[in-house]
Amino acid sequence: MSFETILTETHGKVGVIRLNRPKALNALNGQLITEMNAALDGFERDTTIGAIILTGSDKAFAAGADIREMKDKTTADVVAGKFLADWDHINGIRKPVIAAVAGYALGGGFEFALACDTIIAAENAKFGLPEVTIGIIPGGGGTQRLARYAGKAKAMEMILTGRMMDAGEAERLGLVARVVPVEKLFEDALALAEKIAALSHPVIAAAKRAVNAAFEEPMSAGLALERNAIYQLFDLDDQKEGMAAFLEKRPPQFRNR
Ligand code: DAK
Repeated sequence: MSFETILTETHGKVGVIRLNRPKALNALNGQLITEMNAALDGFERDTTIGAIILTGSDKAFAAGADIREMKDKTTADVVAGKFLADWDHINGIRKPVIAAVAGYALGGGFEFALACDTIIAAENAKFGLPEVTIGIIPGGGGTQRLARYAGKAKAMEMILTGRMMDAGEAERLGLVARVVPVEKLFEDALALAEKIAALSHPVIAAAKRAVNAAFEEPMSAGLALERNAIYQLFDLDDQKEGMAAFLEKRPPQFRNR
């Protein structure tokens, strides 16, 4: 499949989606979302792929939803057209998605990064939800995710002012897993993705689902989901292989079943 607003590639077991509207700082228009979702689905279906990287350029991960595309819309337009409803698609991807963020991750760009399973940030990364400064509020999950991940005081301060935070602040808050020099961003994200993709894919999918449940379910439901998931894994060949390999002091050969 050929795309106009994104670039895709594979590195062994890792699928890479690079947002690619450089003239608009990777602003997220309808076409980009459609193409990104198609690429995510392609990697999800590809049984050789074990992890996905979502990234942008050195200057911008994405500067938000495309303001040109939104400017003249009315409430009737956005309701009838289910405007940007397909932004939620990323939430249903079972494989781990790693955001590798350099430069601006603003508005919907930050929201997409927060919807990924983890974020590696370059030293020049800038995160923010500036929607109030253009007359709207975050609509791609920002109010909910930032409040849950960074706490109410920080979320309110960020969202009510629209200010940006740098990579160091994001790391201190636990919003990003690691901060690296810009020129090492892709290499480091790829190393992380390769490490994950080398493990058993169904085991990794279960781990991702269980961690995400911590942000979506009450504690009792999350604990029940975790218990059910670990019980299910004992029927996998990969569980037998992983434990046998440990006891036989050799590397495991996972077969993703
Ligand atoms: N949309 C469209 N074009 C954009 C853009 C954006 N978000 N951000 C930048 N651009 C374009 C600029 O218009 C400019 O284009 P030309 O004038 O050259 O044609 C080009 O990119 C370069 O931008 P600047 O000249 O402004 O570059 P600077 O380095 O001076 O500034 C900046 C960089 C990132 C600080 C600045 O561009 C900026 O503030 N951009 C806007 C950031 C912003 O407000 N983002 C939030 C957008 S609202 C929803 C889900 C999600 C959303 C809504 C609903 N649903 C599911 C319902 C999300 C909403 C948003 O994200």
